[in-house]
Amino acid sequence: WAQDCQVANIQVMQNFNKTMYAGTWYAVGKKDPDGLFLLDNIVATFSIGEDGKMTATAKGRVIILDNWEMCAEMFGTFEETPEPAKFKMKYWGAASYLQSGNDNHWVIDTDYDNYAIHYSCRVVDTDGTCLDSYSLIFSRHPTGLRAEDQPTVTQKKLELCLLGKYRRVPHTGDF
Ligand code: ODT
Repeated sequence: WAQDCQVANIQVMQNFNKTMYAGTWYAVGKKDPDGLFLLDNIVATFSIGEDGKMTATAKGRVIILDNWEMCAEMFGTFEETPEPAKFKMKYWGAASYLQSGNDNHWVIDTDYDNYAIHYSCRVVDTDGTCLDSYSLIFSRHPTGLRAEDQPTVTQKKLELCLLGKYRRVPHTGDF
């Protein structure tokens, strides 16, 4: 099918299994939203509580107040929706000057063991396309995606209408 860039038509992961999704993911690619926040060295760890609810912590390098560089420690709780791969993520920082908010958190595709593609549309335009989105490409390996996963990820970027809009997210290990 040809992508029509309608947010409502975006295909997400079928039969999403949050237990298999749990654990640590390294962001290796990112399409930034307006008002970019997390820069690089982004690592997210998802957990499933005894109540079955998903939570996560994330770390990443940020620049606050124009020139103050630090490692942001972030927390998120996930509210389920009728579609298992579509969550609402409430998030906040360990410090009050970090970002907080409530975003969509969609898992577009994952094989659970190597790669995952996340997508969030913050603002849907009047024509149904996304006006402000961000998306992370996650790998279980800090070194990056396996060569065999790259075609799948490229196809999904295309379906999200975000091909060519990602940047590489370095893991320098300094944070
Ligand atoms: O970097 C940006 O500009 C947008 C970042 C949104 C805030 C991220 C908050 C993370 C909260 C806890 C961890 C969740 C894991 C999330 C995975 C993907 C979204 C970053």
